[in-house]
Amino acid sequence: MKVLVTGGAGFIGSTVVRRLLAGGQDVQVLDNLETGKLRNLPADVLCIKADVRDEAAVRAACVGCELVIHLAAMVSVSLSTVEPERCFDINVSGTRNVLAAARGAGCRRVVLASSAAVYGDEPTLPKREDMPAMPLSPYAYAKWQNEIDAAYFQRFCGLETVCLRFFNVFGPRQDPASPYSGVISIAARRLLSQQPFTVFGDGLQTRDFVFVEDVAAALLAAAQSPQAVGSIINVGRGERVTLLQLVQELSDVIGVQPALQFADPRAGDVRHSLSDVTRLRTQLGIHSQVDLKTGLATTIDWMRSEPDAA
Ligand code: UD2
Repeated sequence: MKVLVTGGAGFIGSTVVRRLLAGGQDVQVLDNLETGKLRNLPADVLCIKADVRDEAAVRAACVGCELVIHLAAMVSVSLSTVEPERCFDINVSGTRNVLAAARGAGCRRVVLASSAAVYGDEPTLPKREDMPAMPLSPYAYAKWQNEIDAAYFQRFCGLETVCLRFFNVFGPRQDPASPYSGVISIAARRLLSQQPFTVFGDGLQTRDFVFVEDVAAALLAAAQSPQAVGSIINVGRGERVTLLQLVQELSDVIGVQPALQFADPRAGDVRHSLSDVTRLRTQLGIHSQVDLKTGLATTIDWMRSEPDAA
């Protein structure tokens, strides 16, 4: 099967690409390499350097593909509050281009990365997929719109779609150098270099951190599962920790005393996040294989092996 992975040179994308290759699939990547990196990919993978906003490039990339895994996006909630129009352009218009191109090329299925950010202010925990969306940021509105657009293409255009609501994904190849990257990679880099880590808010916000290999497994299952067609499915571990607990776990793994400084909460920040994992289990047959400590240890090993990362 020929598979297109948009954002395939990124952190999650490059993990999925490896799994697809290991399963014998014919994989190509479309990535503008703004946050993705060629060095994340095995050398023999075709990487088309193009943006999802480039309709013609996306159309050409979809030709002959049976499956599209769409991960290319502006991934930062806080960056989306600074640059909302660019966020809508990339995350909404770009995603519409991907859906339209996949349909035009006769692809069978598109699996899309949505986000737990869609739940926003909804106070109930754990978050179930049938709860109302209460977005708090341009990023969350854009991801919600992606789900609506996917439903439209599914219902009216004969394209199978599956939307996965990622919780907080972490693991090797998450870029620690960007202030807009995931908190684990940022905190790990600061602790490894014995520098203080800045906690936005009181540190008592909670997150459901899920290891990238578990997310890649969910993406592949979503590409295959007949029950998943037309669904929205949480991808989390079903456990949450406060940010302060996370930093302590990370410090224990690294073997340092954390030095913290506190700053105002970030715009658009969700207070608590925890995934209900029933659909993940029943529709995709997946449950998280990697606990937080093991995932953190693997991530730190990777950072220590990558001079640029640590
Ligand atoms: C993450 C994902 C987002 C989406 C969402 C779903 C990233 C970059 N973003 O958003 O794409 O899938 O999860 O739940 O992976 N923080 C600090 N100090 C720092 C950086 C962050 O205190 O230097 C805090 C931040 O204010 C927030 C928490 O850590 O309360 C997590 O921040 P994040 O940027 O890793 O992830 P989040 O939940 O905004």
